[in-house]
Amino acid sequence: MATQPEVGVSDFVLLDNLTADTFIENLHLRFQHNKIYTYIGEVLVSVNPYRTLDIYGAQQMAQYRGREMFEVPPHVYAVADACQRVLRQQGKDTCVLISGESGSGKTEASKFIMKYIAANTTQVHRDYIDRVKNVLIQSNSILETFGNAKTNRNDNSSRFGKYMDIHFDYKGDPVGGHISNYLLEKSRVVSLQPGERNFHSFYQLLSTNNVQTKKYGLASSAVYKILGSERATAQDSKLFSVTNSAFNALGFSQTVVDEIWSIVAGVILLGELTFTESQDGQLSIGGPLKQCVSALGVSESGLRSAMAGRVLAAGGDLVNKEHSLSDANYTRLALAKAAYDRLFTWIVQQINKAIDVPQGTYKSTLIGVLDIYGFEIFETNSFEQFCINYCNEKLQQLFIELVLKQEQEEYAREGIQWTPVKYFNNRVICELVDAPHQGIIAIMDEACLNPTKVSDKLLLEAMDRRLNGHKHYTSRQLSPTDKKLKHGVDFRITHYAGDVTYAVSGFMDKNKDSLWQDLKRLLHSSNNRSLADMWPEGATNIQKTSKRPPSAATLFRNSMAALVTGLQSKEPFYVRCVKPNPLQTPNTWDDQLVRHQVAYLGLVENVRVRRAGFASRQRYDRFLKRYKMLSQYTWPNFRGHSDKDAVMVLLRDLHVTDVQFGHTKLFIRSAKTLHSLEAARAELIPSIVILLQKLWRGTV
Ligand code: AD9
Ligand code: MG
Repeated sequence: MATQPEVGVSDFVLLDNLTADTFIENLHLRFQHNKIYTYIGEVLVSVNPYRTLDIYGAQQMAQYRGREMFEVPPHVYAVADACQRVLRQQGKDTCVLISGESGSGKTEASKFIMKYIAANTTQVHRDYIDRVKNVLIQSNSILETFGNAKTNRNDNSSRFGKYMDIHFDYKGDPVGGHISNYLLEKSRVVSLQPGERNFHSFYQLLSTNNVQTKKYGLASSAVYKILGSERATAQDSKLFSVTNSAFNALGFSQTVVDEIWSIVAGVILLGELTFTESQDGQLSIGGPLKQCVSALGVSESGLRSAMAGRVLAAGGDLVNKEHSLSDANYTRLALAKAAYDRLFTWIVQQINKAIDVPQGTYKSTLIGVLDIYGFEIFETNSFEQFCINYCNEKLQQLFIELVLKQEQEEYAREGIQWTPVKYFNNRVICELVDAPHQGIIAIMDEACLNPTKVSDKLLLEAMDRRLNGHKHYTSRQLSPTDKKLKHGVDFRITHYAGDVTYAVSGFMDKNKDSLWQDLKRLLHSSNNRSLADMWPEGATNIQKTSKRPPSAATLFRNSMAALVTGLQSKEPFYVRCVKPNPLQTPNTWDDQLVRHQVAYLGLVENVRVRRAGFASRQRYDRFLKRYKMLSQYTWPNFRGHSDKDAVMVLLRDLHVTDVQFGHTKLFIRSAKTLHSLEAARAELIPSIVILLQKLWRGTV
C-alpha cells in the first residue's frame, strides 16, 4: 500500500513552500484523484467527496489495523486506529474532535470512526460485544431521524451537537457508551427557511400508510403546515422502518415507540390549530383540536385553558391572566417547540439507559467522538448561530491549548529543546461571550432578570454601553458608517473564523426560554406515560416554582465548559473537514469556499506550528524499518546495540544533520529532509522489490 504512487504530498508538513496557495493546490490535486484525506502531522484534513468511494470496506480496515499513521496513506481509519492503540497500549482515554462547516462531512466521519472501532474487537465474549456494537451504531439512526433535517447547506444536517463516549474493557473491547446532546435547533419545529425541511421524523411518520397514520390522528395524504413546502418521500418511508427497527434493537418497547410517534403527531397537529377572537374578546380554537389532544394524551379542557390564559403566582396569590390572540399563538408554538425538544433529549436519555455501562462493572477507558455543528454564517444570524459560533470558539481554544500543550509535553518528555511559536489566541473572543459579569451572556442574563420587560433593542443598548471599545465587538450604533451593519438592531462579533453580524431580535425571548407553568402541568398530566415522564416539573406546585431556571445561554455555556473539561483530560485527535462546493455535488471545486475554510480552520497556521517545532517525529524502530535500505550500514541489518544507534549511523551516512535525538523518538526539523528521505526510498523500492523476488526464487 505504501508504495502506491503519491499524489501531491500526503502530509502538508512536506510542502516545499508553504502558503495558502500551495496548501490549497495540494488539497485540490489530491481531491481530483479521490485522495480526500491528507495529514498535518497527526491532524487529518478531510474533503467531502460527495460520492461513495470504495475505501471503507473490511479490506481497507484490515490495512490500517495496528499501523502507524505515517506508514499507510492518510485515512479516517488511521485516526480511529491510533485512538484505539493509545487506549490499548497506554491505557489512556482519547477523543476525536471533528470540526468543519455544515455539510463538510463531520457526521459521516464520526460514523466511519465508530464503524472501525466496532469492527476492531477481540474474539472473546463475542455475543455481548456484538450487541454493544450494534446498539452504538443503531443509535445514530434514531438521533438522525429526530435531530437532523434538510437545510440549504446539507440534505442531512445535524441540528444538534453530539458527543459520544465509547467505553472499553481492559482488552480494548467496547462495552457501552454514553451520548451527550447539545442545543437542538428547536425553532425549526415552527419556522423554516425557504427550501428547507423540518426534522426528518415528521416526514417519516407521514410517509407510512393511512392505517398507521390514522392511529395518531393524521392522514398521510394531508398537507400539514409544519412540513413547509416539502412532502414525505419514498426515502422517508424506508427510513421510517430503519428508525423503528433501531428502536427495537435498543430495547424500546412497542408501547414506548407508539408513545414517541404519538408525541410527534401531537406536535404536527399543534401546528394546525388556529385561534379567533370574538368581539367580546373570547378566544376560540379551530382546527383538529380533538385529534391533537388525543395524540398528546391530554384533556381537551386542559389544552383549551392552557391556550386561553395562564396562572401567575403574584405575592402569594394566584392570578389568572387571559391571553390575547397573539399570546395564544405564541403559547401554541412554544408548546410545540418545547414538546419536541424535550422528546429529543428524552430519547437520548433512553438510548443512554440502553448503552450505559453499569457503574463499577468495569474499570473502563474511553474514546470520545465529538460531532458538533460547524461555524455558521447565514444571511440572518440569530441566537442559535450565536451559541453555535461560541461553541466553535471554545473548541478552537481547546485546539490551540492542546496542540501547544501536546507539543511542549512531548519535547519535555523526549528531552528536546524548542522555541514556542506565536499565533492568534482566540481566548479574548471566548471571554467576550462568556466572561462573568462582563460578557454578552452575563449582560443578556441580567436583562432577562430585570423585572420590567426589557426589549431586544434595550438589550443591544446595554451591550453597546458595556462592550464599547472591545476589539471584537461592534454595532450599528457604535459604527454608524459600517455598511455591513444594515439594521439598527445588528451587532457584530469578529470571530476567529470571520465577522458575523447577528440580528438581536428574538435574543431575549430565546435566552429566557421560559415555558408557562400551565403548559408543563398540562404535559405532565398526559396519559401518554412517556410524555408525562418527560415533564416531571409539571408536578410542582405553582407557588413553589418562583425561582427562575437558568437561561438558555447560561445552560449552553455550562454544558460547553463541562464538555471542554472532559476533553482536556483525554488525548485528542483531530479531523478537520472541508466542503469542496456549496452544491453538494462531486467533481466541483469552489476555490473561494475552500480558501475561506482553510483560513478559518487555521490549517496553514497549524502546519507552521508543526514545522516550527519539528516537521516529523518517529519512533526509532519504525524509522529504521522504513529507511534502513538507504545505507549499507543498516541494510539488510544493523549489527549495533539499539535502534537509536542504528538511526544515528544511518543518518550520519546520509549526511543528515537537522535532527535531534530524543529518548525514544527521532525529531526531524525540516520537511525537506523528510522529503528527500522519502524520495530516496521511493527510488530504491523497485530495485529492492526485484532483488527480493530474485531472493525468493533463489536466482541470486
Ligand atoms: V452538518 O454541520 O451536520 O450540517 P456535516 O455533519 O459536516 O454537516 P455530513 O457528514 O452530514 O456533514 O455530510 C454531508 C453529506 O456529504 C453526507 O450526507 C454524504 O452524502 C456526503 N459525505 C460526507 N462525507 C462523505 C464521505 N466520506 N464519502 C461519501 C460523504 N460521501
Ligand atoms: Mg452533521
